Amino acid sequence: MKIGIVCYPTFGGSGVVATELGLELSKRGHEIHFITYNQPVRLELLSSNVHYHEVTVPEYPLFHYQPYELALSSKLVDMVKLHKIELLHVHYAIPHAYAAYMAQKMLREEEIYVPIVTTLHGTDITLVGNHPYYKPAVTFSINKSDAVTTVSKSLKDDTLRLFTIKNEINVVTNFIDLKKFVPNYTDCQRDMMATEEERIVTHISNFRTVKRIPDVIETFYRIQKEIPAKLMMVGEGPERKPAELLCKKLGIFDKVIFFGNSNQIDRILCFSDLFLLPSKTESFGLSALEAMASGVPVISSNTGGIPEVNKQGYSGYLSAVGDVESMSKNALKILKEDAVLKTFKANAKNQASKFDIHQIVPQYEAIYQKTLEKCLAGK
Ligand code: GMT
Repeated sequence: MKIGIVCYPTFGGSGVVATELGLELSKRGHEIHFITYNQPVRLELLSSNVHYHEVTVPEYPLFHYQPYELALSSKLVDMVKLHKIELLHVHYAIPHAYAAYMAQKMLREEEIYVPIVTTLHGTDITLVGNHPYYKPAVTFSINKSDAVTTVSKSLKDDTLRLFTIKNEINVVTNFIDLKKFVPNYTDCQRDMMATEEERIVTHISNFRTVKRIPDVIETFYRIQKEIPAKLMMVGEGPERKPAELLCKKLGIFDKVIFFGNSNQIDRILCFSDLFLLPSKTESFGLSALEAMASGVPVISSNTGGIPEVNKQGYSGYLSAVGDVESMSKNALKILKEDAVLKTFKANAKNQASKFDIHQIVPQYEAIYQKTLEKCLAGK
């Protein structure tokens, strides 16, 4: 099948999922066209069946805001016609589902019919999408999609609670290519980061308020008071500077390494002992799954879709949002004894294997097939 994938090309989870999905679909014989404003960060290799088409928005002084949706929908029309794309899979409702619907309408005028599958990822529903300024357009584009998926059961429930949805919603969970998280390093150079006695605690995110970065620092602060430890902070975003200041204020700056964005997540996780994800809300928590796939147990909040991923007392522990006391106690339960840590590491890996890419991607293929058949029948 020829599939157009629309996503954000950044380090955010939705872009990562869309890219990994496209790459796996290409291995399964599909022709994939990524259509977005930059080459997706995890898309390192283009090949005869993986293409990237850049959406450019010409600057014009009259525009206070550059009309990205307009440029995207025009690009979609052109690419569908040029490459005979049969289906569009858009990740993140805003503005992708909306732009795809406009493209579908334009193509319809030329008797070309291309169905739209929309995958909702989280903040497009729980944080941004339900703002009164966007809600009518988001509701409309979800209802106009030919198929809708969410990345967790929790996000499906949130979508049905927050919007008036007439469409069926399919849950297709996020997934992981376990092979990519089996370290192929004989030595992941742990000794460059910490001494042998120190435990390595890691957090990876886009450093937005929703991630509750101060809770990461406060939890680590309590951990390092009890045992020797280092904190690896990976990612960029508005909360990074305040986080650095908080580390200085608490006198732990020398125990914290700020990496910025990284394409070497597997290497960083390879030497990590524990992953912290204390988010205020999280539809799934892909970063926690990537940690678990690397054999790193997770201390998280118990919000949104995280309990579908991290299992209490098995792959890690979950606490109420903001309860840094409980998070640090649980972290210490895992980190203090080598034997306990070893068990949690093995459990984390085992739990991650439930989200194996080879089990999940066929679910998307089945949705594409069904959607295409339904749309061709109703044309
Ligand atoms: O919050 C982020 O990390 C970015 C955001 C995105 O849209 O890229 O992530 C959302 O989608 C991910 C992939 O499906 C999920 O794993 C994240 O849980 C979700 N973030 C939130 O719900 C806050």
